Amino acid sequence: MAIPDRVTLYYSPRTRASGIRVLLEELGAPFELHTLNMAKGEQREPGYLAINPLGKVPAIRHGDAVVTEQSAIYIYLSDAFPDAGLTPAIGDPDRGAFLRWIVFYSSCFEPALIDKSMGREPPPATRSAYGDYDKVISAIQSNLSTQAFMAGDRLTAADLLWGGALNLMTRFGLVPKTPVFDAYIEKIISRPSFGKVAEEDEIMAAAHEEEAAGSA
Ligand SMILES: N[C@@H](CCC(=O)N[C@@H](CS)C(=O)NCC(=O)O)C(=O)O
Repeated sequence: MAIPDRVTLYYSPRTRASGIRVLLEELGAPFELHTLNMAKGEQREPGYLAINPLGKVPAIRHGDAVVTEQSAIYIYLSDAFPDAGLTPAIGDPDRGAFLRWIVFYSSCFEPALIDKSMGREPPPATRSAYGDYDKVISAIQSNLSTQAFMAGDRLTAADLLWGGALNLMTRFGLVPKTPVFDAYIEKIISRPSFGKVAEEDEIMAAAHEEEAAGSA
């Protein structure tokens, strides 16, 4: 499937949208940024709420398709630009693990970490979508103990999501630093795409703050 249209990424620096920018770089996809200055609250202006009524980034537009929610965006974009080899195709034995771990990120990992960071007890096990925090961390670690990447023996878009997230969350102390996590994080975030986006994010974030201070 080849879709020639350029992707528009609704973007704020140092957010979940940064991971999508890394993904677009790695996919070699043509894209442009539609930047929102969160320091000025632009994500809550009507123009953007028409794209994502929740007022959150990332979101993308690709042709007539608008996609919000980072897990959906990782899957959508890596399917739309398969030539980079970061996407197990339908029928590939790694496809199930690829989908599983991208969705696990949003449906289990983030809720578990948010509850933990807020000091909230999870609901009783049978009513908790993620079980408990320890089970979530242990599932990820076990997966990475038996194979080099989240969906098997080769890098996929799922690793761009997980490498960036585990890096941030170990730094925040919300995920334990272990030899398995450390080695995996280093393998993923040492890719030039991460350095490029982080560097450009710093510059953009500083400009946004200055602009917001100037208009206050
Ligand atoms: N469920 C969304 C969460 C997105 C999200 O929380 N984005 C943050 C930035 S990392 C945001 O846009 N915050 C702006 C705000 O709440 O005003 C996803 O997975 O894409």
